[in-house]
This record gives sequence, structure tokens and C-alpha cells, in this order.
Amino acid sequence: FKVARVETKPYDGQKPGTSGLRKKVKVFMQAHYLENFVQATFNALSAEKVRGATLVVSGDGRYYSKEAVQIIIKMGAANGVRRIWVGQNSLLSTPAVSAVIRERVGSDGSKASGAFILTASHNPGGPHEDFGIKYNMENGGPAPEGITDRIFENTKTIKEYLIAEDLPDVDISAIGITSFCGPEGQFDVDVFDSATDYVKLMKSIFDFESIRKLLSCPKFTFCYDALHGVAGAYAKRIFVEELGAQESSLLNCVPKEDFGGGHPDPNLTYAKELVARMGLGKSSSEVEPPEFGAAADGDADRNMILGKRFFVTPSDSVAIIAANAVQAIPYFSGGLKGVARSMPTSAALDVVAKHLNLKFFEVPTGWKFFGNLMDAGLCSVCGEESFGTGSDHIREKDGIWAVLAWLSILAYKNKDNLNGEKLETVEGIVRQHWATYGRHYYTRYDYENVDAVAAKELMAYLVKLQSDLTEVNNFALAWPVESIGLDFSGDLLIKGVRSDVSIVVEADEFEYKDPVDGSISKHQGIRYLFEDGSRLVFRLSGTGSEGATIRLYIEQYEKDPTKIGRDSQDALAPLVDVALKLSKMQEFTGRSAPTVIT
Ligand code: VG1
Ligand code: CO
Repeated sequence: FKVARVETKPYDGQKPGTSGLRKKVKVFMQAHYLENFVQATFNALSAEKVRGATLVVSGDGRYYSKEAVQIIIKMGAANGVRRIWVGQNSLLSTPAVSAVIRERVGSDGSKASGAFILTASHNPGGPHEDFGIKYNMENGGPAPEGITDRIFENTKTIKEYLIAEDLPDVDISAIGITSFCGPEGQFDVDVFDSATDYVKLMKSIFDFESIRKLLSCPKFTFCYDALHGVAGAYAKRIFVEELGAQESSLLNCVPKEDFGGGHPDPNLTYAKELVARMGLGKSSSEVEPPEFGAAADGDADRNMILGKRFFVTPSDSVAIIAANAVQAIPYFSGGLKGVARSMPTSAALDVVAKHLNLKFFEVPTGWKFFGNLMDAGLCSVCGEESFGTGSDHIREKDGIWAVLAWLSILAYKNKDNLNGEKLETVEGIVRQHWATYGRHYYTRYDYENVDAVAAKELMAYLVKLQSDLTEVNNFALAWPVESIGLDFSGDLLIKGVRSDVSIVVEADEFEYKDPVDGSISKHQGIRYLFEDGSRLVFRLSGTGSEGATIRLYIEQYEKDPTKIGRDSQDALAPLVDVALKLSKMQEFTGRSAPTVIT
């Protein structure tokens, strides 16, 4: 093949967000749009990292992936890449990409040094929906901000890109290596099975035999919903073929380009079918729900864990996994190096870390921040409130890993009990955890597709407000800090009226200094910390493709064992009220209610 230099002009707005560049498919399909971003990435990586490299290219299989893979293969060839590895049909889950970078060895002994992951994660897919791309590094984790900033800078000045226009399309449906000859020698495209490396890694982490025993117990019923994302390519192999679950326990496990028209986001709003099956929806069936249910997002890095008629908050999930990992999961039998959570995630994990005397870290939203800690041997288990959980086996969150972790905990708790009267349940494990560590009531309100200017104004208002605590308490809690107990007229209430919420004792804009490389990330969300440990956090989403999404995170800690069994929306109602008043949410956004509550 020959190398063509194609002239191009910069596009606005190619800034990678929390997890790569996500835009509508029609934006990506504009002439040179994808090419600009890919070339900007190659240029950000520097020539010696690209020349001779082995790169992985694949994703969740959403609409436009197949075309994108061919473009990236041709651009890789032209930029001197030596090998491109592609999961069959361009399918690889985000965690599997991370595993492939770290674990896979090519037939000629080669190892990959990075990957383009083609996904917009939990965003819908199809011709009118989203596409996305992000770059992962040699440790298997998302490119750090230093690199993504450089990519963005390059997109603003790009003048040309390199492409092997005459390279024929490679058949990515057939496993095998295709070799080409270019100006700098041989170039290979290696199409391989999407699941093999990942399954092997999972088998080295968990005790599959004990999970198999649990799943074969007639009293333990199981259900997994891939929401037509890429998790389906792994679910059958792992849950059915390796662990013996029934095929009927898999829902929506055929990957589709448009996710069957759904929103591949594993939460109580979008995983409707599973939610109903688990006895949680309004229209839940009369059939006895399974004991355990789980769902994944489009690229299978997220997970939702459900018990029979019971929802496990992701913030609790990571805390419970951390609390039980050493006993229940062979990979951790030597102990945990440390644990970490993203800032808006509830402090349930903090309490476990304290009890177990573990190193603990609070990082900004987005998985890239956990990677440095893991590479430095400081963190074994981590998680986010946004249905992301994972460990240092790879450098991405891992949806199926989380399910296997929960199944391991259930297998461990039931190991002497499989023939007994009653199995220990998901709900039982969570309630036991609350009884031991206290409960963090938690909810997140999302205001999606808000006018971007209005969202910025709201955030600016909150930044200004947080600098004056008296003002915060005056407005938000409707009683002045200086005059607690005094009577007030007008809008202001007195302490006796609002005794359900304590006062704000600290507020800030979260800033993170990476303990490993010293890099600083600013403007990571506004926090209001209350005297009783409650928190309100506001931040703007960095993964949307249109308008702005405001996220409001609400949390309250309850230690009193007689008060840990309440409905979480009831328990949090006063704090929600305060949050909405404090932020003037309706005034700024015109919204009287959030689009999604998780
Ligand atoms: C959201 C979540 C964040 C997560 C990110 C990527 O980001 O809040 O916790 O890491 O999505 O997950 P944001 O900036 O929209 O709040 V995924 O599964 O979309 O790669
Ligand atoms: Co995802």
C-alpha cells in the first residue's frame, strides 16, 4: 500500500470528555471528522510510540463501528503502526480491551501498547444517536489528562492526516491474520476471538468452581441483562458455558448496533425488563423473581446489581465487595493494597477502609484517575456511584467482574448452606453490611440536555455561593448559622422547623492532586459538606453529546441501627429540598424535575 497525505481543516469541539470523544453519529460521519481525531491522537503520542506499535481497535459494536475500524486500520498502516488487533466483528468490551492490552500475546510474541476503543458507553446508538472514541495507554487505562489535552490541542491546528487509501477493507468477521506490505515493511491485521483473553483472566481471579456450585443450586436463581450491548458476547461464554447458568437466564444478550433501540444504561430507569423481572418495577410479573439479577451498559464496563425486589446502590456495592474481597475472591486473598472511590460516590467505602485499616483515596469522576494508584500498587478495589466497579486486574471498570465478585460473595456466604433451608440473599448481605458499618442513603438526580449556558450559570452561581458559608446556610437551610433558634419571617424557617437537615460546615470546589505524579485536576465539582456527614455535590457531566447534563448527588449517613431501613427517597427528601433551593435549580434550568433519578 501507499501512504496518502490528505489535507484537512480543524473541527471545533473535539475535546475528549470524562471518557473520550462522544458525538452524534452524523457529526462523526462528516468528512475527515474521525480522521482528524485519530491523527491528532497519533500526533499526541509521538512518532516513536506509533511507529512499529501494536494497537487494539474495537468497541461495543455500535452503529458506525465497522466503518470506523476500517478507517483506523488504514490510518494506522499509514502512520507506521506494525500490527492492528481487532476483536471479531470489531467487538471488544471496554474491560476486555484493557485486558487484551495487558495480557494478550500475539502469535509472533507481540504485545499491544494502546487501543482505540469505539464506544459511547451507555449512550444510545444507531444512525441518529451517539458514537464515541477514546484512546487507552499501555497500562490498559484511559489516556491521562496530559495526553487528552494534547489531543485536543492537535485537533485545533490539524492540517493533514495520513491514510493508506489503497489498502483493501479487511474482513473483520473472520478470525485470522492478514498481512500487507507498505513503504516501511509488513503490516498485519489480526482478528481474534473477543472473549478468550477476558475469560481466561476472569478464571484466574475468581473461584469458578464455587460459583458454579451456587448457580447449580435450585434455590439460587439468576438473570443477566446485557441491554443488547457488547456484554452479550461474554455473558454466554462465562455464565452459561463456564458457570452452567441456564440460557434462559440471559436477557438481551445479542449485541446490536442500535441496542435494540434502547438506552444501554444499567439503572432502574433504563433496564426496564430486568427491573420488572426482579420484582422492582410497577408492572412486575407474578412469577417469583430470581435471587440475583444484573445488567451492563453498552461497552460492559458498568454494572447494576439487584437482589429479589432489591436494588443495590453502586456506592454500597463497591463497599461490600471491598469488605468481603479477601475472604470471597482468591485474587485478593493476600489482602487489599488500598481502596478508592470517585468524589461524588458515597462514603460507604470510607467506612470500610477505616474499619479494615486500608489505604483510601478520593479521586475525581472518571476511571483514568484510578489507574495511577493501581500502577503504583496503592489500590486494589475501586468504584463510582455511576454503576462502575473494578479492581487492579485491569485499568477500566468492569461490569462482568462486578457480577462475578457478587456471585463470589454469595457463594462464600452460602458455602455451608447450599442444601440448607434458606440461602443468604443479596438483600441480606446488604442489610448486614448496613448494620455493621451504618448506611449511606444515596441518590443522584440528573438534569439531562439542559441549555448549556443555563447550566454554566448555575455552576458559576454555586461556585460563588460556596465561598460564603453563612450565605449558604441562610439560603439553603433557611436559617442563619449565627442565629439558630431565632424566629424569622418570610422565606426563612427556624431551626425547629428544619431539624431534619444539619448545617453546612464546609464547601469547596473539588480539586485533586494525584499522589503519584503530582498532577492537579481542578473544577471537579462543587461540594457542600454538612455537620452530620451528609453531602451535596453538583457537577456537569463530561460524557454527553448534546447540551449539558447537571448531576446532583445527595448523600446522608445514618449510623443508628433503628433508622437504617427507610426508603432512600423518603430519607433524603429534606436534603433534596435543600439542594434544589440552594442551587435555584428550577430558576436556572426551567426544570421542575430531573430526567433520571438513580
Ligand atoms: C459518567 C459518570 C462517571 C463515569 C463516566 C464514564 O461521567 O458520572 O462516573 O466514569 O460516565 O462511564 P459524567 O462526566 O457524564 O458524569 V462510561 O460507562 O460512560 O465510560
Ligand atoms: Co460504559
